[in-house]
Amino acid sequence: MTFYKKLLFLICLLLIVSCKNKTKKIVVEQKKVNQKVNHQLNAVQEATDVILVDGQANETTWKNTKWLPINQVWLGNPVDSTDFNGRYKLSWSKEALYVLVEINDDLLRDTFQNPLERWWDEDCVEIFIDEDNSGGDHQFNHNAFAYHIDTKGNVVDIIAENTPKLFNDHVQSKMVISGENTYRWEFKISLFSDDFEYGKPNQKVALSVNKKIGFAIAYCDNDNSEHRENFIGSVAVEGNDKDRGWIDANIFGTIELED
Ligand SMILES: [Ca+2]
Ligand SMILES: [Ca+2]
Ligand SMILES: [Ca+2]
Ligand SMILES: [Ca+2]
Repeated sequence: MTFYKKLLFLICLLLIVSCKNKTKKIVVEQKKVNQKVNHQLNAVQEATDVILVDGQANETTWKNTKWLPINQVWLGNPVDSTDFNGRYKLSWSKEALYVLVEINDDLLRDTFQNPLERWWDEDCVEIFIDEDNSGGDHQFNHNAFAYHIDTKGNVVDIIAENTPKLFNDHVQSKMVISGENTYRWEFKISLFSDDFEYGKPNQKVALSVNKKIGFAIAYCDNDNSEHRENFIGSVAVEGNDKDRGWIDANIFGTIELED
């Protein structure tokens, strides 16, 4: 090979390598952007009156807000409407996110006296919050929260492996019986960022217009069994394992706050 041929070969090689690196960089940047896919985007209107967390839906805000379904079976067999039927409404103020939930459940089960004992195996509402809509793993950290709220208002999430803790100061709630086998739950949820540290002073995040939050809601239904019979959520989850909300914030929907 002549000197010029060798030089040409070297230049070509350099060009190929540099081109490859550029492609890699673009792919990495693309991945970062697509980390959280907003596969269920819902606009949420600001509250027009003060929402009292009393399990009553007589606020003007609730009257003017549309119901959204809780109808995706994440665990167990398909459900019929006598076994379970659920729907929810959302609103917000600078202070908090508000959720109104209506559940039809043929048998309300409250088995455990200790709220930290198998909290998922008795009837409870589970609310998933990812304050910055980042998506990603949150199993043993506070990148997002999976609040399990029982019929008495105890709020449980895990902070590390086998370490459940009460988060009653994050979620205020009230459940009332509103008809035969119908239960109305009202929630006021304070938001905390990824920097949250359990047991330390943490600042609540103030909410504002255009803010995007990762959100999902689900119901653990147990009527007669040792373990929960169903887990029904508000978002469709891809793949066979749909019980991923307590681990992976990517499966949450996204809500956008509007005035
Ligand atoms: Ca109310
Ligand atoms: Ca049921
Ligand atoms: Ca997050
Ligand atoms: Ca039940």
